[in-house]
Amino acid sequence: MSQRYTLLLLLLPMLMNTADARKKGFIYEESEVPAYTLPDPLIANDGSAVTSASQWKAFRRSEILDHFEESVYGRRPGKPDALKFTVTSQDNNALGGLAKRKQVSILFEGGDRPFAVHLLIYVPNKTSGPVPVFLGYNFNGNHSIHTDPGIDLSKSWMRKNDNGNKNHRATEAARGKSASRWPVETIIKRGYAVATAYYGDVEPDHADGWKDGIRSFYKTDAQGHSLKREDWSAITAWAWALSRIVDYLETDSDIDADSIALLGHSRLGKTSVWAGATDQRFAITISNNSGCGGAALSRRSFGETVKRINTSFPHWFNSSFKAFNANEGALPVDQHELLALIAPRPVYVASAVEDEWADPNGEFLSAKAAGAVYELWGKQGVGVDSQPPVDTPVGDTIGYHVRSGGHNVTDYDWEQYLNFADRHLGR
Ligand code: GTR
Repeated sequence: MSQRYTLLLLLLPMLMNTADARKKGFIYEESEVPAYTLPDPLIANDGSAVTSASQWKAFRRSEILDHFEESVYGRRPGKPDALKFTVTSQDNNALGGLAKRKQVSILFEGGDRPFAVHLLIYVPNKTSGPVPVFLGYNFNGNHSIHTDPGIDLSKSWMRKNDNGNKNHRATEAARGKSASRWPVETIIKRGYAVATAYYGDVEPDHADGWKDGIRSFYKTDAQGHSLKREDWSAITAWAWALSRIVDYLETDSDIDADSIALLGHSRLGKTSVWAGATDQRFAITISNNSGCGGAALSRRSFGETVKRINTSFPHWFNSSFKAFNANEGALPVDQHELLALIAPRPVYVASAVEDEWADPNGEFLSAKAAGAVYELWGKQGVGVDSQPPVDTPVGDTIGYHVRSGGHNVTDYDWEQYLNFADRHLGR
């Protein structure tokens, strides 16, 4: 075997990793996208045209919200009366003096066992008064976002046994393993606080996870009506708990609770968009590579499809969503209307060019179509007709970019989110 050939064989896996691999049996070419018609967010259920922001607010917004609750994500159980917040640790001199680190437990009451979600917060020291905050779930525990040894090691169930997790629990070796996705110092230096929690505290991410999660903790909703696990879904549970984190942030004098930018990647991007749509206290909502069931249009069936996601992750969406497997055209809504529910608040949709599974162009087209609703307030959406070139952010109240590279959260993405937040939060 020639040396050159051996070298090529050695390099091949590396070369292949540069693109997220295509899965067989799915659409990856624009020419194969089926013909479809998007539901019009500005045509009400009774067929009448919605022409003003006041009509939108008076009834159209809730019509669309109801469709998403009934057909996609399930319903949210309301705000529980009994919530307790405990600051479990505080260090005013964290990250070499750059920030204050606080860890806060959000304690849920009224169920059959103790139940808590643990929040990690860094607040910049070099500012006075309440500061705006980037809030987002992490995939692997708070300790994974930074090597800071003061962060409590999560005791919750972990999905994967890699990156320092063993027997589905974190070990010391897991510290900082997701740090590349959380440029904490950069965010702090830009004047923003960072708040994060592990989504697995709310519900472990597997089909039976609800048994150990908030969906088995509560037997009734806030109004006392019976609440079964099929009434919501894992994504709704995660999104609803983000609202509980906001309940806490509203009580924290370090934080400007009118300036919360919510972000999430991938399945947590789906979660963020649903949270941003349902809770108007999020000032900015950011979808990072959220794909199917997030920002991407379901009707395009490009990359991941409704059938595939319902099969791989049956717990993410509610049972009615299964009726739309290979039947997306029958959905009463599509995902541009989810983004539209965020209007008139700023929303940012980010794609990655190699992340074809998440349908980058479908994410763009969705962001663009949501613009019709923003126009009711005279706000401009993405401001362009077709997907912009790679690494070229566009948009005003609806931001969009497609980054070079694959499914991930990178410094490039953060740079755009920080700029977007500066612009919209008046920094
Ligand atoms: C994939 C799933 C995507 C996305 C991703 C993730 O397996 O097909 O929809 O959510 O997981 O969350 O990492």
